[in-house]
Amino acid sequence: MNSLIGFSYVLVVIAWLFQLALAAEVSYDKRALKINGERKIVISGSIHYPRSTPEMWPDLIRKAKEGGLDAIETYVFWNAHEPRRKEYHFEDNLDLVRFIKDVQSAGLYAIVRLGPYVCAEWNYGGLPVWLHQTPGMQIRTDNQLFKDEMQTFVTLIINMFKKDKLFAPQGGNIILAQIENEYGDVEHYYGDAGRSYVQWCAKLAGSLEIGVPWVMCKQKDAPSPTLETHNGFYGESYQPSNSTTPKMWTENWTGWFVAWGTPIEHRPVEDLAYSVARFFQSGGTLQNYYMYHGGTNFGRTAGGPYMITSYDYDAPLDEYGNPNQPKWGHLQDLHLAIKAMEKTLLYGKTKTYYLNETLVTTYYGAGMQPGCFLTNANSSHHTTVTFQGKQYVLPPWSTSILPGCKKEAYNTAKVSTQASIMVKCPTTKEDASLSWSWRPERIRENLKRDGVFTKHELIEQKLVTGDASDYLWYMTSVDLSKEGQMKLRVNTAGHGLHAFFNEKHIGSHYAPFDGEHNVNYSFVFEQNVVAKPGRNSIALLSISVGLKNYGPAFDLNPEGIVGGPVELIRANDILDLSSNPWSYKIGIDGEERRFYLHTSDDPHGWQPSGFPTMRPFTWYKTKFSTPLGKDPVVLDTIGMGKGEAWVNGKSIGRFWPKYLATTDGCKPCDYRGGFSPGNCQTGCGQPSQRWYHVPRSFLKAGETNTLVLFEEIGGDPSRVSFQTVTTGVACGNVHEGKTLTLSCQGERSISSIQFASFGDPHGTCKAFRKGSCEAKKALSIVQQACVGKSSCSIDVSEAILGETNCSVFVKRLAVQAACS
Ligand SMILES: *[C@@H]1O[C@H](CO)[C@@H](O)[C@H](O)[C@H]1NC(C)=O
Ligand SMILES: *[C@@H]1O[C@H](CO)[C@@H](O)[C@H](O)[C@H]1NC(C)=O
Ligand SMILES: *[C@@H]1O[C@H](CO)[C@@H](O)[C@H](O)[C@H]1NC(C)=O
Ligand SMILES: *[C@@H]1O[C@H](CO)[C@@H](O)[C@H](O)[C@H]1NC(C)=O
Ligand SMILES: *[C@@H]1O[C@H](CO)[C@@H](O)[C@H](O)[C@H]1NC(C)=O
Ligand SMILES: CC(=O)N[C@H]1CO[C@H](CO)[C@@H](O)[C@@H]1O
Repeated sequence: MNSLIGFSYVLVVIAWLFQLALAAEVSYDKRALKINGERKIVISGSIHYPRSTPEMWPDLIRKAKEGGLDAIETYVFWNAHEPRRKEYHFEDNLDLVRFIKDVQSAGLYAIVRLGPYVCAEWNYGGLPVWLHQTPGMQIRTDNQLFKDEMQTFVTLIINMFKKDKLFAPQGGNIILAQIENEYGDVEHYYGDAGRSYVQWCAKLAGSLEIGVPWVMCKQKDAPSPTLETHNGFYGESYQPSNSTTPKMWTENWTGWFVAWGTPIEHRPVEDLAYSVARFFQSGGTLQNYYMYHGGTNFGRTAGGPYMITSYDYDAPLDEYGNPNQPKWGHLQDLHLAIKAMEKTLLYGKTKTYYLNETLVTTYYGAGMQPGCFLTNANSSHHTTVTFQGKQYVLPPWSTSILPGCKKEAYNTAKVSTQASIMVKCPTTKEDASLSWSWRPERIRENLKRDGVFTKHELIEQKLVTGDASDYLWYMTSVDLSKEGQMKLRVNTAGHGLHAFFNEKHIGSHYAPFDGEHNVNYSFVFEQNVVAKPGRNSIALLSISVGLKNYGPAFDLNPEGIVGGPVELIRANDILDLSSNPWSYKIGIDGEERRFYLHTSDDPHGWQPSGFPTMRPFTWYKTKFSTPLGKDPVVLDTIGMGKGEAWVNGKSIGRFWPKYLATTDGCKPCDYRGGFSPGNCQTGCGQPSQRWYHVPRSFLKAGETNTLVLFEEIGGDPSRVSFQTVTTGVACGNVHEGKTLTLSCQGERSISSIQFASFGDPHGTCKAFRKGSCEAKKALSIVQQACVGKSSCSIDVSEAILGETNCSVFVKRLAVQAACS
């Protein structure tokens, strides 16, 4: 007995000592964050846990670590955790603690940005809509009701972290936390109340005693104890206003988000790497990629209005978790070059000056290996500079990094990493044609049934729905004395509308994407109707497509037929129906009856054959087997209109392939001269999103799975299919002196070399051309080294590839390989 107690006592003491040994003190000075008194360079990347699955997390985190990251950053998504007041969810992909622990097991730090307003192109910026429904509540300002709810939620999360000992001083890995988010952008709107709210946020943060620093991003006057940090595409000219705090960059945008109706955005890696190199050149010490893995807006979590389901973001890891090459690899090389001079960057003195056009920064100090950066900020011209007796060629808009200052280890515009072109492959033949059963959404029954309540006014949509659905019925009737043509006119704040008169569908309209950051989706719907004497019914189905997530008072942005007016017009007579008795019904019938959970074979209301096409308000269901292998699985929704898709009862998001991106704006991309969204778009005139990620953990191995689609505007499911994503083509374009590595990055191998030239080849992947000179045998040497292998490496030199038949200044090897 005694010895047992003694034994467990010893265990407790050992555990306590172990914890203490791991416990780390986090502080800062004007140069950097300090961990146990040591300054640190922190290279971090954003991965949002609800945008992937727990099964994906360890692999994403491992690839982030391999890519050279020290930390993973995430927001905390309040409306996902507390969709209804005091009803909390932390299961599946909302298991925040498990996510942080996965980050810890990989040996990485964590940065948690609690907000709880997060923006993030996430529905309603992460705030629960029940806040909006609470009388007297004013969001993100000095309002007691809001501050109470915010404090409750933030405290709950902090206590969860503390209980699991996740803060660094407790032996955990959280080294930094954020309160609020980009409030500096909107503070002016809230006036004095905004000012005192910021003070209150800082006080709340300070009172939670987490033992690690707090930050506020884009907050010039971040009150103590919070530290100001920067968000943007570039960070070299940013300086914190408080000179005793370090230069930290919480969001460096690796790409950009996409809305329904816009093409796909890309940010070239040469420009991204340049912005990072310049940030460290100019004294930055903590940098976070937003996003490192963007992932997927499952369910109805996409913000908006009009954010698409994919949140790929052109991040270094693509939506499915594959390295987005060359972005992932080129940044990995950059991180190695920066880390090679970490000590000097943190403790050295610094000297910055120009040599002709070249901006030179030298970090140096007694007993330290020096480190140098050479920048050519000219956006059109190469420059050649002689530095410490050696000549360097700097491409336009590039920085060279020279750990030791004697040799270029890295240049941001010289990409040695392969480019991978991913392709979608059909799954096995037997799966190719899916057999569909279907059932109609019961519109008529819905129209006849009274709503859940009646009011003599037209109420704002989310105020009624609490965002329990995208759909809200507004229904009324009107007694008319005579029959005849009339016009129904509906003023709505958007985003979409289906109108019914006397139970007949008379028309639909969606607000077009407004091209900018979606401010106003209101429109006027007009349609001729034939009235009958006596009672006429009007039913309006209003649809929202993601609640606004950004801007001053974004929470008050109206959705639905708020205030109307809704009018019936005959000649010059306008009958205003706005204060009629309006009956309300939230959601649609199949949603309420959860058709998406119908996974058994029991037909139960589903018609097993003869499915209709182009029929609005239709549910479709099919079975499919899990595609073989490990490659990511996607649903190709081409042919469908608009709706939502579920696999085995889990929503894989809203689809809308009928919404094509604008046809202009896809010009050839140039990395030089400063990136902004719209610079580098692809997919003009194509669906903004056609393929939807189906995480493998949603699928059952060796069993059949169920796909349910709700089609709202009419589509043809016979064209829908499952596909897998894999590398189709791998290209390299590598300077002499480096190594070219090609890999099919998955289960395939290199089947042929479609192009190889060593000399001065032109062009880019899939469009390489030979230059004026080359080495004769390069192609056969590359074929020998690569064909039949899943990956291969070749040192790019004349010794390996043979002499070229003329002298070019900088020789390159360009290769295009097919994977199959
Ligand atoms: C600047 O930061 C220091 C901590 O590093 C803090 O003590 C001081 O109050 C801050 N100054 C201002 C004006 O906020
Ligand atoms: C870039 O370099 C060229 C050639 O030296 C020069 O004419 C041009 O003005 C430079 N552009 C900028 C923006 O400095
Ligand atoms: C600066 O430019 C001049 C004229 O082109 C050249 O002679 C000189 O070598 C350059 N200096 C450096 C440090 O490269
Ligand atoms: C939104 O657009 C509609 C129609 O174009 C216009 O009547 C309305 O004034 C606009 N509202 C705002 C807030 O800009
Ligand atoms: C070098 O050889 C290639 C063929 O391998 C030829 O097309 C090219 O014209 C030659 N260039 C010179 C400068 O001789
Ligand atoms: C700090 C910063 O660079 N902010 C910019 C971020 O991107 C948006 C959208 O392009 C710009 O409007 C901001 O100025």
